[in-house]
Amino acid sequence: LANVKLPANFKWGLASSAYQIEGAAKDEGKGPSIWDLLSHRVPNFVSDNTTGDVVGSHYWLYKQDFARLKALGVKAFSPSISWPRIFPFGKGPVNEAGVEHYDDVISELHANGITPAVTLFHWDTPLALFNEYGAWTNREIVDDFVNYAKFIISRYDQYVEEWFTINEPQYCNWQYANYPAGEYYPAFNNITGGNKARFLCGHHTLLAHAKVAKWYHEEFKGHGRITFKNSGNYYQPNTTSEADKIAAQRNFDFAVGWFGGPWTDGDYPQSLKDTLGDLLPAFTEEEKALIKGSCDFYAIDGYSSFTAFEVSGGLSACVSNSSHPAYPECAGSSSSSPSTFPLGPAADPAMNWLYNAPTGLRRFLKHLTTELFPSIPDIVVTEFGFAEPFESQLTNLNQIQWDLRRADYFQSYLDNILASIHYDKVNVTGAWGWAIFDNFEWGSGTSVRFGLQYVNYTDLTRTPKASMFQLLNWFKTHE
Ligand code: GCO
Repeated sequence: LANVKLPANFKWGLASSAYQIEGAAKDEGKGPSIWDLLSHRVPNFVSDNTTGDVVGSHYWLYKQDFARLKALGVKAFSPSISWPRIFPFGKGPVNEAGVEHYDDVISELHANGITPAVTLFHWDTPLALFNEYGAWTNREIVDDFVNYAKFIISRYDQYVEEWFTINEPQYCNWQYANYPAGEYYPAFNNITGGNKARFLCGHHTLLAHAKVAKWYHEEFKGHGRITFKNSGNYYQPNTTSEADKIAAQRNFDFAVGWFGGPWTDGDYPQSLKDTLGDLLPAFTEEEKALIKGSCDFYAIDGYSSFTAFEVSGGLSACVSNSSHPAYPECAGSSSSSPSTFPLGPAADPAMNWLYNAPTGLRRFLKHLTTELFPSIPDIVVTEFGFAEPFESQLTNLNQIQWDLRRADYFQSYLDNILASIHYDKVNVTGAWGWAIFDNFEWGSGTSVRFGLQYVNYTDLTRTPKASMFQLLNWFKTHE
């Protein structure tokens, strides 16, 4: 592949999200998000009890961040916009300072020749909507999200070519469903509990996304493209047995088809309906027609791969395929115990995911576009990245050695994306490296580092890592 070039229209850049990098969590009129609440009010919800209050302070340092991207030769950036910075209560009065901030961010990107691909919602649900009606567990949020999306898209569409409505709808509620947080914040006790909450949230994110997409093309007549970022991994049968093949398919259905099915085929996969029964809301015929075809392309956050196997009782489980670890230090061995529905394995708190580009990504890209959803026009890898433990957890490798693993990781993933295009003829049209710099990793707080730039959380300096130059050199070689 050394001399193989990427397609001319291939777009690449770096990604992140508002709550993970902005800081300024209470500044300039921003309203609280569910994550401001969880990180401050639910002890140990975030493993190191850090918050997004300051982190990399990109809100104040975006000019230097974009100047550095320009100097490094990065031509595209995929940020998210903070909904509660625009609508502090989720709806109603607009926070002008927040709007001005993103006006400046978009024009600064433009001034530096950096193309934005913008995510509207990356998990920072306005807390007011959670307090008022349970946020994504309540259908009311569909109209509030559409209102927010119309405001942002109408204002910035001329600068944005690709819009992502929702990041990983699978997790729109994991932040608060099934968690014993009610003792810390009574509103938690009011949400539709347990597994139903997950599927109500998923249902409402699909409706919200589809309504925005319909408006974008049919009323607003936007010039760009719109989709949502679907999560998911590759699940390979542990053996050639029929039972394990069914187990692998069920994991695809739950991890990928849950959202990939409705937008390509108009409904949830049959195995979800069979397994979940009335836990899974049903679409009306009108909703199916609204959702089917509501994405202009497929966006995949592809991080890892797992081996699926049948367990008794017709359920399936899966483990990270530690049988052939790409990076021994990361050989995850987590396995899920059968629950009311098949789940991918829990990621180890230290993000000990197994990174396996040949199976985790290349085989997945081919399986997605030929077996699972043959109608996909093209596919963009909207996130891929590698985390090493925080200084306090470094054991067998030091920071530099871990970053050389990250450099290997990006070489391997990018080579496999190119192989997917060149050999497998998969129409991959973009790739976004995660992340622009070290940031707040949700339940892991700042205890792991995903950045291609190191952030000193005391003096806020950014230092490009070796892996950043590995990624840049790879693109220079193949562009
Ligand atoms: C996700 C989220 C990101 C994470 C990244 C590393 O895919 O979970 O989109 O916000 O930080 O993926 O876990």
